[in-house]
Order: sequence, then structure tokens, then C-alpha cells
Amino acid sequence: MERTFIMIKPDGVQRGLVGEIIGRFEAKGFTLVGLKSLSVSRELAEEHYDVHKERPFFGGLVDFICSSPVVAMVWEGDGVVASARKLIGATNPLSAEPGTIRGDFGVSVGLNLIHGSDAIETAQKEINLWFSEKELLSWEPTVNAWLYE
Ligand code: ABT
Ligand code: MG
Repeated sequence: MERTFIMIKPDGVQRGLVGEIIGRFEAKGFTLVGLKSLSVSRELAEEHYDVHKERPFFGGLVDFICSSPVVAMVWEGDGVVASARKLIGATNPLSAEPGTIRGDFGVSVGLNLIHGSDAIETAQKEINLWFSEKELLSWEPTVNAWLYE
């Protein structure tokens, strides 16, 4: 079953949006298989955003992610990687559609509340980076019988 890595960034946690954001993934019908809150080390943040390391915003981005606690999660379900990106909305919250997390709650690119893996391959890499095997569950909620034909 497909899995994706989702992180509520420091601004989402500080603004008290953790419950609201988790609720959207639950309501959609995805399955929570990993969840923890943590203070992110520079090493982890730099590895996570490695693709952006040559960009001018890299240093500030790493500072931001390490600035206060985040909530890291793994969600599972058919097509969850692409669907989660849709629930999250465009990178710039000002152009994100209403009804998406960034569209409903965000106003700036630097503080865009939440991260979601951008492809199945990236998801696998990010899940391995943020979670150990034993922190992840393997289970199927009985409600899934009413979600998938
Ligand atoms: P992430 O889910 O955080 O990876 O965001 P997303 O994939 O939607 O957007 P990308 B392009 O990966 O941006 C990564 C983080 O970098 C921030 N950023 C990006 C800037 O601050 N300035 C910029 O010009 C760009 C392009 C936004 C993302 N994180 N935050 N916060
Ligand atoms: Mg990205």
C-alpha cells in the first residue's frame, strides 16, 4: 500500500493547527501509520531539504524548520502521495485553492504550514529518513471496507 511523509511545520504547530490538519487526512480516509512530535536537528533538516541546498533560501528554510517543534507523520492509502499534495495545496499559500490546507490557513511561501512528499520515490526516502521501521504500524482499519471497493 502506498505511503507518504507529511510534516506539520513549526508555524502549523505554533498556530494550533495540528488537530485541524490531522483531521483532514482522517476525514479523507487515509490511514495513520506513524506519528511523532520532535525538535528537528540541523542535520536532519539539511538532509530533508538536500535538493534545495544550492538555493538562496536554503539557510533560512533550515533555520525555520529547526526553530520549534514539528509533527511528523506517515499516511497510507491508494494514491496517497498525489492526493496529499492536493489536500495541502500549492507551495505559495496565496495561490493555493480555498479548501486546501495552505489555501485556507496560509499567507506566505516561507511559512506554508505543512510538507508533503512530492513523488512516490521521494516519499520512500523521506519516510526512511524520519522514521525507523519499528515506529511504523502495519494495520488496516475495518472502516476501509467502506472506502475501497
Ligand atoms: P515542501 O513540502 O516544504 O517541500 O514545499 P513544496 O514542495 O510545496 O515546495 P518546494 B518548492 O519544495 O519548497 C520547499 C520549501 O522552500 C520554501 N521556499 C521555496 C522558499 O522559502 N522560497 C522559495 O522561493 C521557494 C521556491 C517553501 C518550502 N518550505 N517552507 N516552509
Ligand atoms: Mg517540496
